[in-house]
Amino acid sequence: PITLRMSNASEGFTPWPPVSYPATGRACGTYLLYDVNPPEGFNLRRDVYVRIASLLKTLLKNENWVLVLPPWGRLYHWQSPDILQVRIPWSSFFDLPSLNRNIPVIEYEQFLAESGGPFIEQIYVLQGYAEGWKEGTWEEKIDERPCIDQLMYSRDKHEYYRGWFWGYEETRGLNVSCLSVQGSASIVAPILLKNTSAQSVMLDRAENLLHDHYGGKDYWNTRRSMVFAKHLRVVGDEFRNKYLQSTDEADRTHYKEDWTQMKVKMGTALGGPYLGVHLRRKDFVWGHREDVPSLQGAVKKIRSLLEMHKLEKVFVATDAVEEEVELLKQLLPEMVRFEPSWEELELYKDGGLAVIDQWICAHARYFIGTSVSTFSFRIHEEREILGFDPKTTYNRFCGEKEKNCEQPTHWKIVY
Ligand SMILES: Nc1nc2c(ncn2[C@@H]2O[C@H](COP(=O)(O)OP(=O)(O)OP(=O)(O)O)[C@@H](O)[C@H]2O)c(=O)[nH]1
Ligand SMILES: *[C@@H]1O[C@H](CO)[C@@H](O)[C@H](O)[C@H]1NC(C)=O
Ligand SMILES: *[C@@H]1O[C@H](CO)[C@@H](O)[C@H](O)[C@H]1NC(C)=O
Repeated sequence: PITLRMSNASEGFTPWPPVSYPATGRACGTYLLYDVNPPEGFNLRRDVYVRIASLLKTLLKNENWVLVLPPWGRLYHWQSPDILQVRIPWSSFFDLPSLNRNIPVIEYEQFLAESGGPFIEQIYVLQGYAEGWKEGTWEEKIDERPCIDQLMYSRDKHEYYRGWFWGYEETRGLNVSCLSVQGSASIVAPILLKNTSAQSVMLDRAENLLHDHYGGKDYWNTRRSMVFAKHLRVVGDEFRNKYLQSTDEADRTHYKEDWTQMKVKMGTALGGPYLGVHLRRKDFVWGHREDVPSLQGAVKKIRSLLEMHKLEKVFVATDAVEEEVELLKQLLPEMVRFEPSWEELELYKDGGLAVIDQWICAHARYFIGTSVSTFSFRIHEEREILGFDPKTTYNRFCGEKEKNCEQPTHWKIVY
């Protein structure tokens, strides 16, 4: 049985749980689980959460469902030793009570504890249509179809399905089948409500679902509920204070612990007296992309921004390899970075360090990021929530050879 979590109702916010649930055959809540294609990174996964949350909201209009948060781990970009990087609960990076003010969520460990064992009754692997679609004939659809790719699940001697399951080897699936899907997240709702009676259903390859309404009110409610874990925000705030003369008081970036109570007028936030920079490197550079600058090009732009905005400090978040960081230090000796000790890496993990970097960039007076990096996009959103003037947020570096350097789209927050 799931425990009901209370939330405060406030203006424009649908309380969860609703006062009463429509009658269903199910005595208690059904568990929805999901996973994402292994190569996808931390910040795209955060976007998939938003899509799944909107599916869950659709389900909740009919039945009592709860979302089981997929543990973090073994992400392609995360470089520290594997032992640190599996079975990581969401509470390591996000504030669970805040998530719960949007939709009912539980950690995987809690699912194990309350569902009676490591069993997932039904797994649907989402995929496209083998035949693709002809131009101009887009329609939303979902059908049970033979699996196109080789299944990432294999059967054990008891006929159970074994798979990655976020590093929880003891977890077993009872049934796996494939669904071809073309459409937004809530297209799966009728299947979950009508075609299966399983008490725990997992959607694998959930990135195949599109947003119900990207940039709409539901999108922003879910996004706002993804409040970073307090301990990481504290680390970021202490760093801002100590190295960047940045405090919420002076910067006008007050944060309300209850996101449903936070509604800042655009342009209210001033930001700390520093330039925030996200320089995505690694695979963005290896691919020789035209929209990514050389380090020399990036530093030139940074210097001109410092001058234009009369700032002396620059905070740089980057995934650059060691040699590039060394070169960057020569080109930009005054740059400030959050360089974790081994203990800090162990404590916060790669995901936590990404959060700290994003938090500090989100509080800068002016921010510039990297073209089409989901890491930069998540910073845009954080700044939108804090109430920054969009001119100070939606900026990106241009490649030296780029002819038409289009700047990022402003996705205005909706309350
Ligand atoms: N700490 C830190 N980590 C970074 C930074 N840039 C990239 N990374 C790491 O590299 C990963 C980048 O990939 P993500 O942003 O998660 O993944 P993605 O969805 O592929 O995102 P992009 O490739 O940036 O569009 C992040 O998860 C971080 O672990 C940075 O500035 N600071
Ligand atoms: C769900 O059930 C309906 C009605 O029985 C059926 O027409 C449909 O094909 C099923 N869909 C899937 C994806 O199984
Ligand atoms: C497995 O799930 C599929 C899709 O819901 C269903 O058609 C099939 O009968 C199930 N198999 C078993 C053994 O329950």
